[in-house]
Amino acid sequence: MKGKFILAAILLTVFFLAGTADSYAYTFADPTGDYIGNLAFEIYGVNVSNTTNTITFDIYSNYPTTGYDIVRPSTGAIWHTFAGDLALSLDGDDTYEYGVAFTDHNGLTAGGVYSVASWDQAIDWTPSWGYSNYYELATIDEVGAVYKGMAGLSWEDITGDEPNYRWRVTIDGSIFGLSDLNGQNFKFYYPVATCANDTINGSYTATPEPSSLSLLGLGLLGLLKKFKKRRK
Ligand SMILES: [Ca+2]
Ligand SMILES: [Ca+2]
Ligand SMILES: [Ca+2]
Repeated sequence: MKGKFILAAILLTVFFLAGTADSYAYTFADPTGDYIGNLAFEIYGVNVSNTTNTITFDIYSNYPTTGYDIVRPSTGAIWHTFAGDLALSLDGDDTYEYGVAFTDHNGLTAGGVYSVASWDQAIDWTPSWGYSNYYELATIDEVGAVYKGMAGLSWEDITGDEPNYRWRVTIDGSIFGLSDLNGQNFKFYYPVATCANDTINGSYTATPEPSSLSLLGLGLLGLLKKFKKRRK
């Protein structure tokens, strides 16, 4: 009887792992309340998943596709911020040699994957605003960005307000010259907007796809049946 319970627990765990791709149990959770300025800048977390050929980043935040205007209190001047771009390093270091554009800007196309020579940083804008605490990657530098291919890019107003929205980026491995992503490490960095008022980064290594986990579950189910038969 005890063995049955253990097997059942293993099966439940396997099926749970196979089905969590879209839950809010983020692969990479970001602290809440760590945004600068308005709640619109809050990042909550990023889910990363992969198949043999594709990698998907789901980014949960409050940032609208239309951007968000920062008003400088002293002068009333407006800085129109827009969505940041996703930065990727595939060679294990902290230099991000690829970027995915989230908007049309600086000659880049939304959804385009680019190899990147250098990055603009929010610090390039902020000193004139009297701020010193914004120092992060923000947008892809238009100089040195070489187009590699298109990612799937979508934005959705999901149920609820916190997080309010989800960006989904799906990139085919062939864009990086890879036919099998298993074992490939992806370091990623995402600044919510060009002001980088909240950021998240992480390191994800691609693993066999969830369908393989489901198959493993079915295999265990077969073992359980055999086990029961033998006991009879
Ligand atoms: Ca946050
Ligand atoms: Ca790198
Ligand atoms: Ca919503």
